Amino acid sequence: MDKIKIAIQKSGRLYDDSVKLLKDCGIDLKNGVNKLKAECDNFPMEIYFLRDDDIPQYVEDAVADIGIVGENVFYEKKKKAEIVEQLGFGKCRLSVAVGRSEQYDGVDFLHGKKIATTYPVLVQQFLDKNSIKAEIHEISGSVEIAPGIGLADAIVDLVSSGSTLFMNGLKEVETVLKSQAVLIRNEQLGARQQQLLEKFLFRIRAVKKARN
Ligand code: PRT
Ligand code: ZN
Repeated sequence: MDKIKIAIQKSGRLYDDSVKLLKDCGIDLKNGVNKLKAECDNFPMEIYFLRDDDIPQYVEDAVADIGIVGENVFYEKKKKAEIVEQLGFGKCRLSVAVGRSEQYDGVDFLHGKKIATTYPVLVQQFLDKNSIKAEIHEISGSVEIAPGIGLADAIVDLVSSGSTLFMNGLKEVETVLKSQAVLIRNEQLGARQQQLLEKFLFRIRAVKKARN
């Protein structure tokens, strides 16, 4: 394979900025009919559009050589891949939130409580680090409504502006992880892919510098 294969989010919060980064790096995507894959004329790169959750696995398996995902997804999935560069977009934090009227006076509050989240691995790490024993309820979405319907005493979810928490009567009390989009790579790239990654990285760093 003469090209480097990159996996980016198919649609969602990272899509626009990922495509914009490629464009700013002078990489023009050919708008093919195929929505799973795109080629480019002016850089030996093939772009795969995937769900963000699947990207670390595809990079571990070398289906894609590199990928763009949030650090939150990368650390939750624990796949064999390496972070090569922070990209400066998709910034958010994974936070603990509780009902606004709760008397929260530190992490000990969480002892024996039920915590709803879509990030069980990161939450368990956070609890272990703080020597807290609590019950984790893994749910697949709409985490912010869990306390209101009696499913949990606290939640751990992504926050950016905080308005979702506010609208659901919750307050942010701890940060579990600060996150942004990162470029990840397969751990055993071939010489050609390695060379193309370096070329791409050189351009990314120039773009980042120009944006600051
Ligand atoms: O379909 P696919 O699985 O690919 O997408 P997804 O629905 O899992 O992810 P998506 O598109 O919602 O988010 C992709 C990535 O964007 C996340 O993994 C984060 O790395 C990053 N990101 C940045 C965010 C946010 N900011 C964010 N605010 N992801 C989610 N949110 C949520 C937040 O949890 C809240 O529910 O957006 C809502 C609004 O946030 P507030 O705080 O501004 O109200
Ligand atoms: Zn996802």
